[in-house]
Amino acid sequence: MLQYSAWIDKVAKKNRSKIVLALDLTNLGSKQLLSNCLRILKETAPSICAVKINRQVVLPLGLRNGVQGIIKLAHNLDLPIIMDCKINDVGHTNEAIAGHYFSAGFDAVTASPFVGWKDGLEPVFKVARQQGKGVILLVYMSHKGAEEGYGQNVLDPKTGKLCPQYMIFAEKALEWGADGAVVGATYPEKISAVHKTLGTKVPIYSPGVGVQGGDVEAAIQAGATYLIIGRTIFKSANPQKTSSDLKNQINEVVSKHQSNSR
Ligand code: BMP
Repeated sequence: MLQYSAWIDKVAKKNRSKIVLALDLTNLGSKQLLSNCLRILKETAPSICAVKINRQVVLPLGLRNGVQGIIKLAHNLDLPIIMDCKINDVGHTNEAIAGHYFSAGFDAVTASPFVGWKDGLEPVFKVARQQGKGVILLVYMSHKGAEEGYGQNVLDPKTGKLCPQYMIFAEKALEWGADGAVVGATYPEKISAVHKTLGTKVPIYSPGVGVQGGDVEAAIQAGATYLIIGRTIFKSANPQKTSSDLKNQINEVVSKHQSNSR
């Protein structure tokens, strides 16, 4: 089996898509929740390169129950599936959490770099590496309050100079060999800054286009590799068409950007 990063890259090329579908359905009974998740995933599969769920789906469906149906369908459709659990505790519980999600079939997890490496995320990276799974780090979140943590100026322990917290996290994404760095599409200038540090070594996953106000073109031009998109697709009247239209829109922006930079 391919390692996570190679797999999403392969599917992105095959489906000509940079969309990671965020399947964040809410306010439904378990049966309806599962059947809607499966239907939307099937309908959008040709237009996405991966799918992501978070605890709002795992809690009502159960990791070893309904969630198994979503994981199996994703894999049958040749799509990697990300558990957006934002791991954020001390090492031994982080390791156990990642282990549960990986053994349940998830291909990657998200994690918060605020907990640091030693006795923080090191065990998560270790278990992921042993199993060919991915770890995606939060570098600058998409919501307004992100500036209170990710946006603080802090003393960089390496240089002794003031530096934005998110730029230190971008360095850590490189140093730790992360499989992705999350930077909100609502802050294209932050995507650009992080992209300058990461280059092509760590892909940028950017949530926040559409409902949160981020713009597809600005995020792609700034250097986003993948766009994480939820409500714009699954709340639309026709998720199949919306995902296909978004995929085409993104591809047009990519072509325009490539020809401008030639
Ligand atoms: P939407 O397109 O509906 O706004 O969904 C965005 C998705 O990305 C959600 O699943 C959310 O959990 C996730 N996300 C985010 O919006 N901002 C972040 O900074 C990090 C995220 O994981």
